[in-house]
Amino acid sequence: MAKAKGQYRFSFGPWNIDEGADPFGPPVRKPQGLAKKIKMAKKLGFDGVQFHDDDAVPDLDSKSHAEIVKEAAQVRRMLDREGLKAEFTAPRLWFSPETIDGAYTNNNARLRKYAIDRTKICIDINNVLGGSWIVLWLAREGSYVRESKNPRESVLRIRDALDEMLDYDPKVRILIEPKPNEPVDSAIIPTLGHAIGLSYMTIDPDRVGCLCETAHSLLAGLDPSDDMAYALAHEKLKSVHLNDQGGLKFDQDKTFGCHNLRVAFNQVRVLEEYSYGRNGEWVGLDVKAMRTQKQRGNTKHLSTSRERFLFLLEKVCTLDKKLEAQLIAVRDYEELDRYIVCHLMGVKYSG
Ligand code: GLO
Ligand code: MG
Repeated sequence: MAKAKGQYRFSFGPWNIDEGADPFGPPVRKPQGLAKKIKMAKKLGFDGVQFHDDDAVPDLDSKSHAEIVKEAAQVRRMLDREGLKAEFTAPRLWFSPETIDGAYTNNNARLRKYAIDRTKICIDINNVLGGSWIVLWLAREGSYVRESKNPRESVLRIRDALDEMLDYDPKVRILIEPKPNEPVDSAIIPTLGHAIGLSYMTIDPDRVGCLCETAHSLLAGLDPSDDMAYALAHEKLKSVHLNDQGGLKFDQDKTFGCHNLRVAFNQVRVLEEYSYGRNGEWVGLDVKAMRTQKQRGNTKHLSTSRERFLFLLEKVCTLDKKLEAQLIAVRDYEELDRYIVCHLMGVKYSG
C-alpha cells in the first residue's frame, strides 16, 4: 500500500507484550490474550500486528489443516474489526521438540521435513491473515560445536528450504531476519550480507528479501543504519525490527533509541531518505518491557519507541541539508559532528 513520504505504518507482535520471565526468573506480570493485545495495538496507535504461526493458531501441530484455517480466519476477523492489518507470519521453529538441533539445517532428514511442512502451514496461515510476507528468524540454524554440522551443506539446505517455499506458493514473499548468535553460538546466516547473498541463490530472488533488526546488527558489531543502507541498495529491505541494545550483551530488545539516540537517528534518516514504506514496508518494533515494569504501563516500551521514531523523524526532516553539504564539501567533519549533536540535543547552533 502506497504512503506519502514521511508517513509510516507501525507494527509489533504479541510477544512484545510479555510477562517478564527471563532465563533466571519466573513471570512478573499477568498474561494477556491475543484478542486483548490486538485491541491494545489499536489503542496505542499501531496499524498492524506481526504473528508467529502459533500466536495465531496455538498448538497447531495437534490440529487438522481445516481447523488451522478456521482459527486463522477468526484472528483475521479480530484484526478487521479493529481496522488493523497483519504484517507477517513467522514459523516458530525454535520451540518444538523436533527442532532442538535446528530446523532446515537439522542433521536428521525427518526433522528437516517437519520444518518445511510446518513452514508451508505458516504460509497458509499468513494467506488467511492477509500478511504481506513470511519472516524466517533462523534461530537455531547454527551450531554450539563447530564440528557438529557441515557449514557449507547447511547453507545449501537453507537455500533448498527457501526454494521449496517459493515453489509451494507462487505468490509467497519471504524475509530473512538474520542474527549472529543466541540461542546458538554461531549462526549459518549471521548478517544481512549473508541473507542477501543467500537470496540470490534461490529460484526466485525477487521474492526473497530481508528484515533488519537493530539489536541483531549491533550484536554483529555493525551499524544498523549501514546494514539497512546495504539492504536498501539491493532493494531488499522489506521490514525492520527497531529496538536498542547496550553493547555486546544478550539480545536485549530495549526501547528504540534508549541507549544510543544518534544510532537511532541514523536508522530513521536512512529509512526516510530512501522512501522506506512507499511500497508497503512496515516499521516493526521488536521491543520488550523491562522485567521491573509493573502490569500498569506494560506497553510503555511500545508507545515510547513509536514516539521516539516520530521525534527522530522530525529531527531528520529539519536537518539543515545545505549546511550539511557545505561542511562535507570543505571536509570539516568535526564541524558536521558538532552541528549534528547540537541539532539532536535541541541546542541553538551557531557556526
Ligand atoms: C529474536 C527475534 C525474534 C523474531 C520473531 C519473529 O531475536 O528478534 O523476536 O523477530 O520471532 O520472527
Ligand atoms: Mg526480531
